[in-house]
Amino acid sequence: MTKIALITGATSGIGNATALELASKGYRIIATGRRQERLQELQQKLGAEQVYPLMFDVRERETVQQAIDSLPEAWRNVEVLVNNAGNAHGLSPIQDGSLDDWDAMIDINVKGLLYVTKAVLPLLQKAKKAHIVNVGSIAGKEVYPNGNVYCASKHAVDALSKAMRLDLVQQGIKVSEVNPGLVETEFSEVRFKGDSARAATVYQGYEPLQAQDIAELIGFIVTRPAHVNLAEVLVLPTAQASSTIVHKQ
Ligand code: NDP
Ligand code: 8X3
Repeated sequence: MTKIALITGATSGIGNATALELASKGYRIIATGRRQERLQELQQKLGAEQVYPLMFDVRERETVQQAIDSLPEAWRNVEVLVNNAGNAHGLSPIQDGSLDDWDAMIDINVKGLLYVTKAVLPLLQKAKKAHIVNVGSIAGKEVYPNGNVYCASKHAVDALSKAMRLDLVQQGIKVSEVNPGLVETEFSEVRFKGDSARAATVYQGYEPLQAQDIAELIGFIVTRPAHVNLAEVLVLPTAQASSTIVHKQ
């Protein structure tokens, strides 16, 4: 039977590239996100046999549970969960931060990841082999100026990844955490609320990572032999040494 991977945030960036990468490795993909038209585009590209679009907002816990409960029998044998949906909202000193931005980051990056995990775990527990891959960040390893709440949300993902590994080890469920540095996606567009010019500056003067780089890493992680778990990977552009040290030309 073909393996099934459920990927959150499959409508753009890392999640979309991961959907394509895992599909190329023979996985059937449950692709989730809020933008239905992008989920449908993915399904049209790969076919209804390989992609099942499932639209939901990870912040809405009842909707998350209902969406997972609604999966047809043929799509319930989920072996891989990629918790990727997330974003930064704003980049301000703590004294100037917006409460709405803080709520968004904690609700999506932390609570959303928990709601999805809670809803999908019963399916993973029934699978022969199961693997959760959480997309954290270098921001979950270091704090940088003005990154305050985003960094806190990704530190939470780091803690939760370790905690899941401890709690699920007896059930043979692998838990991996992928922590990228700067990846050129829609991330900065969202962080700067559609200011494309400002977003572009984040990726200028050096070669950033691309979503495909992270997708290939996730593809590698989920295809290791049963006895191997890549627990944590920090992956940076060559020009990046830390959150704040980037060698720009
Ligand atoms: P993108 O903005 O390109 O993608 C974010 C994805 O998250 C979209 O598919 C979006 O789908 C989904 N998403 C956001 N909010 C919600 C929500 N409320 N409910 C459901 N889905 C949601 O950014 P990236 O691909 O870069 O980000 C993916 C992950 O990688 C995030 O967790 C981010 O923190 C992390 N990361 C990114 C880095 C970077 O430099 N780009 C570096 C390190 C980590 P939709 O809008 O359709 O709902
Ligand atoms: C995204 C990378 O450095 O913009 O998590 O926080 S960074």
